[in-house]
Amino acid sequence: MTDPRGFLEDKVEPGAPTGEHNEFVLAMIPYEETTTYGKGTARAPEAIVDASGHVELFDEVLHLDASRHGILTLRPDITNLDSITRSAREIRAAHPDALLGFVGGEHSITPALIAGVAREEMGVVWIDAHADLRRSFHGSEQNHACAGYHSMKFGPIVQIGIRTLAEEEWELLKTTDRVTQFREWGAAAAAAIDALPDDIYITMDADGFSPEVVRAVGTPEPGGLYWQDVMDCLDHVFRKKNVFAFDTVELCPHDDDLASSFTIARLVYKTMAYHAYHRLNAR
Ligand SMILES: [Mn+2]
Repeated sequence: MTDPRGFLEDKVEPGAPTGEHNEFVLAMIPYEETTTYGKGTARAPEAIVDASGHVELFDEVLHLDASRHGILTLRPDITNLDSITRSAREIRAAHPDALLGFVGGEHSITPALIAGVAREEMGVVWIDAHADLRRSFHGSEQNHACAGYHSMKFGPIVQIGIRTLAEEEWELLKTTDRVTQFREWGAAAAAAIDALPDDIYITMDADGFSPEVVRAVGTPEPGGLYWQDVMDCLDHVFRKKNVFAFDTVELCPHDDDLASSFTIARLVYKTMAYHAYHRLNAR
């Protein structure tokens, strides 16, 4: 709570990153309890804030500066998943109209966050290499490999980038219409998103990207989404739906891999830019 830096605040030539009224509220959630292979996602939020100081404020595609709508950076006091839910609920109550962004942290934070901000009727867009549909993993239902399973109760999920599956997950997929999966971004995935309820939560696991794009993840899976795929997906979701919150999870920053941290910082800001383009500027 003592670190005063905000997303984009360290820029050499800052624009107006934090206004009096903030359309964007970013909360740092450095939670890591159950990762099993590459570790370090607890350090992701600050690596992303560091990298954000080097992100260009102007969007080269949408021709706008999302930071002019105001970005507030919060570091809630979190100790466990219950405190994450509580913090998310408090942030939602304090900023009812802002687009909320949560910067993780491991993927188990996603159902905890959704529990705090859920709408009555909502859908989830899930970018990931993994389905995360296990009921429990390594003896725990709170494992990051179970995040999807625990998010299903809040609404239907469209997963994109999925390219590894446990047999247990495959069996579950045959019996539920709650989760729809796509290996790639394309017309079929776009149509599945169209069929979701209007209110949308987006979760973006860094390993949804190809390791060619983001390599610093706990479980790098071959194949995966390219940068433009994810941009096209975000453009589609914000064009068609009312996105009320998003998260980015599972980056495991390395000092010798600035590209991965920078790419996720850029992803966070791009998400805000699409919201500004399709929602704020259109008002
Ligand atoms: Mn994953």
